[in-house]
Amino acid sequence: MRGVFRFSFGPWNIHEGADPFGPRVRESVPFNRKLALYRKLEFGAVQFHDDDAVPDMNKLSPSRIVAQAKAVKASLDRHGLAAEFVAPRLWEDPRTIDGGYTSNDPRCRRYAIERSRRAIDIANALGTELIVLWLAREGTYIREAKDSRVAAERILAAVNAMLNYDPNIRIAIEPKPNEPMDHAYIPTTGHAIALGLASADPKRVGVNIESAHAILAGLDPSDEMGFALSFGKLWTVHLNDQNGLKFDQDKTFGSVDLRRAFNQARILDAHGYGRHGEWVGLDVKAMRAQKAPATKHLSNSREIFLRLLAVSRSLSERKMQALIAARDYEELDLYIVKSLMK
Ligand code: XLS
Ligand code: MG
Repeated sequence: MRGVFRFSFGPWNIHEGADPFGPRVRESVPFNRKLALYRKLEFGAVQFHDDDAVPDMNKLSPSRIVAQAKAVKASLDRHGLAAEFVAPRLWEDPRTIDGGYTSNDPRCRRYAIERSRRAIDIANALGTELIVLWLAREGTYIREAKDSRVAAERILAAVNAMLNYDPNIRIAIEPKPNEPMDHAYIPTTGHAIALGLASADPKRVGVNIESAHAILAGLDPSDEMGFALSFGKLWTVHLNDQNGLKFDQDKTFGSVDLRRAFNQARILDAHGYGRHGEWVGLDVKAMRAQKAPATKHLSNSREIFLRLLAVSRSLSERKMQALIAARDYEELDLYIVKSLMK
């Protein structure tokens, strides 16, 4: 069954262009002005960090947090947009300096779990049951700072605390091998799926696979996606691209390696991605040199995905199967490359 493709991105993908070596180069775009862009760019859902929906939430009571999230839901409704997921932002608060769930300080671990409960409250108010866990600081700068077995057990305990807090939410763990940490504890799809299978409710734990994160782990994103699909655990994706092993570039999808991007579109289409409500999420950043309004990285990524999908669907499956049966992979290779060069 072919896939059904609808697209989402997070408001952080429309950004000011600051980097560790230079200040912003574009004016900030207010959240409500960003919302007005989604439909124009042909995107139907918004990804959220918890504090994208409720800024300064640490200063608010749980009931105020929910009230503010409900106001955001009303804005989404006015724009005809869905909320795809909510991700607790556990990488900026001082209590997450040494990690949240895996911090060596029990008070910080408690903060991270409490913040995750608020993120679930926000998700409920926004009308989504999907929580994304990018475990940004769950790792180490030096191995001896934490016990890796204890850390894995603490992450599992945090996942279980969220599953127990709300019987309806589903959690998509977003693996990444490093950055900002030197080593992160859940570096690949396999680690994330294993953790979910050990959880209190395995059917409610899946994955969000980011192209660049798989590449940074030395893996092929489409193979990671195929593995997750085989478990029924691919609940969203973060499509982008990455040029070699360096900082997470969040480049426009397909802008570095078209074949690698083609295979991501192909595997998703081959297994009916989207037929159970999954969104094609982007996690892309405009080049710092791009002048405002910097949104072409979003529309380009969407267009490149759809063009690669069209290439995949234009291929002669009969011809491909014949070449595979003959084990003539050289001819198959040329067929694919020529199709991508048309
Ligand atoms: C990292 C994550 C991050 C989002 C979701 O790639 O996807 O960009 O904030 O937590
Ligand atoms: Mg991401």
